[in-house]
Amino acid sequence: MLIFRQLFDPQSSTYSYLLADSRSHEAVLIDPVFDQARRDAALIQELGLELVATLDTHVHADHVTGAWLLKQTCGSAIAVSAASGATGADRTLAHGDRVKFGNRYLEVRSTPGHTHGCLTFGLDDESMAFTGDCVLIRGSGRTDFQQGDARALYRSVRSRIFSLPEVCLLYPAHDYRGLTVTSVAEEKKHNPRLGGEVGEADYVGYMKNLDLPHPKKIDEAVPANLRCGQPGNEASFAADPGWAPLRFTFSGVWEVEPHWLEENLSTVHVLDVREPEEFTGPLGHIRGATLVPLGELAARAKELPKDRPIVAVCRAGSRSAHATAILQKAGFTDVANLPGGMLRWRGEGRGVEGGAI
Ligand SMILES: N[C@@H](CCC(=O)N[C@@H](CS)C(=O)NCC(=O)O)C(=O)O
Ligand SMILES: [Fe+2]
Repeated sequence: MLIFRQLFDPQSSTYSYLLADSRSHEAVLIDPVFDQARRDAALIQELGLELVATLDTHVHADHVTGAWLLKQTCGSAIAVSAASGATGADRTLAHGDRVKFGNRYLEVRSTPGHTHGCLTFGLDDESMAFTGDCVLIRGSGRTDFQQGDARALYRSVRSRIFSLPEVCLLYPAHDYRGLTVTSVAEEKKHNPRLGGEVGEADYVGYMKNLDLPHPKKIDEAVPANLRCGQPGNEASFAADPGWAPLRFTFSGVWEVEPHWLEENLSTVHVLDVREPEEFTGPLGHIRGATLVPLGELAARAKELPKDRPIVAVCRAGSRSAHATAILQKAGFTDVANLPGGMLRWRGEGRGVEGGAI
């Protein structure tokens, strides 16, 4: 079975696509975004997948690719178009190549026009294709910079995307209105730039008059993407917090393992966000914990000391996950959740004060 997830970066309106073979657990990620690499790595880990490669449809002008960063964290190979001119890839792709993940593969289609190195990736059974900024939903990528060529884009679409089966689903690299997916049949019929009877000269005329401002991040993004997302200055991205071996979850929360907390209790403040009767109830509480019920936390956050990191705890680990977000909003940087809360803590036989035996 195919595992498939569409992921969104709200800053650049970019979609990234995770595809995996459920039997072998091998996965590929199309068009990862640098700022979302931590989130993507968390999802890959939570789904029990092994990221074998990241693939970029083109050298993006509006965001930095997560390819290099994911290679550091997940060990994935970086695959980019040979025609893109990017350096630092492990594999360069050309028309007709196949990128395997388990028993599945993506077929590489060269679809220049938005940039001269643009690729479309078609799934082995032609049920879906990832069109980058070639075909967008009821639109197309712009052709006014980065070797853009409207004639080439029109021909790419007509010969290499609209030639796919009508039912083939098309997934773009961006959508600026929140639309998520389309199909070959739909775009052939309804794409105002490229569909119906629109000819090459009509398309060229349309694109000449688009008059869009350049992407805000173009001066930073293009040079970084020509290095496959390796930062020019490696100190320019946020490293993982160093105070504990923390895990970042797909839901966006930092977590610390109960065994680490028990061994390092004196190096942190434990913040219990349950109600007072739970704190003194049968589950007991962790030695030295401060009680601030979740409902009072936002108002009372300034009472809390900032000299040590804070680990939030509750009964099952869900109220305390929300507490970490409240603390971060209140300016605390070193905060983590205790997953599973007091239930797991006691289940693992860890020490408590009070509580039933
Ligand atoms: N406002 C966006 C511009 C986005 C943009 O230009 N997107 C390119 C893709 S990299 C495009 O082809 N847009 C087509 C369109 O908006 O019709 C930004 O600053 O990043
Ligand atoms: Fe683009």
